[in-house]
Amino acid sequence: MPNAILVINGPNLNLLGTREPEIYGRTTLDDVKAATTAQAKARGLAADFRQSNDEGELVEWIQDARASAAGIIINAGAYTHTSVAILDALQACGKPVIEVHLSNIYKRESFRHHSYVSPAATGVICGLGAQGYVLAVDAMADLLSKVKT
Ligand code: CA2
Repeated sequence: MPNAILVINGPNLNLLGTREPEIYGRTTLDDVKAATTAQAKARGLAADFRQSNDEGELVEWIQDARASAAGIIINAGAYTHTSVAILDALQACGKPVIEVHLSNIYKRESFRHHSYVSPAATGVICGLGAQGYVLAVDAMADLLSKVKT
């Protein structure tokens, strides 16, 4: 099994740290990438960290992960609340999935309370900012070590 985890970020997350700091903080996506890849390395994994604004590209990455990744960490951004295509791809992939959100989606508008990603996820982390990605890497490392034994 590949030793890499695919970390997928959806639309507008490239803007992190540049706008709406009251919701998303001042941490940039590059900062999140650095923290995520460092934690993956510490747990003996490689993190393939990506962002796209294109739903179809996100679906293709999830499909490719079947051959190239041991597990998927995903913040699907606004597609979380709309995309049956991403749910179908995650369920078809057959790899462990952890869903992450920077903000606490349950403290926000009601349209953010439903996630199409969650039915495919082993676990969901939200509201902890960039630390959620680091915690997700730890949880994924534990999940993968259990799969191997
Ligand atoms: O809290 C999260 O991580 C979200 O996935 C972020 C999405 C939002 O649609 C979800 O409901 C919750 C939005 C990502 C956009 O990120 C921005 C960051 C800075 C400035 C503008 C947008």
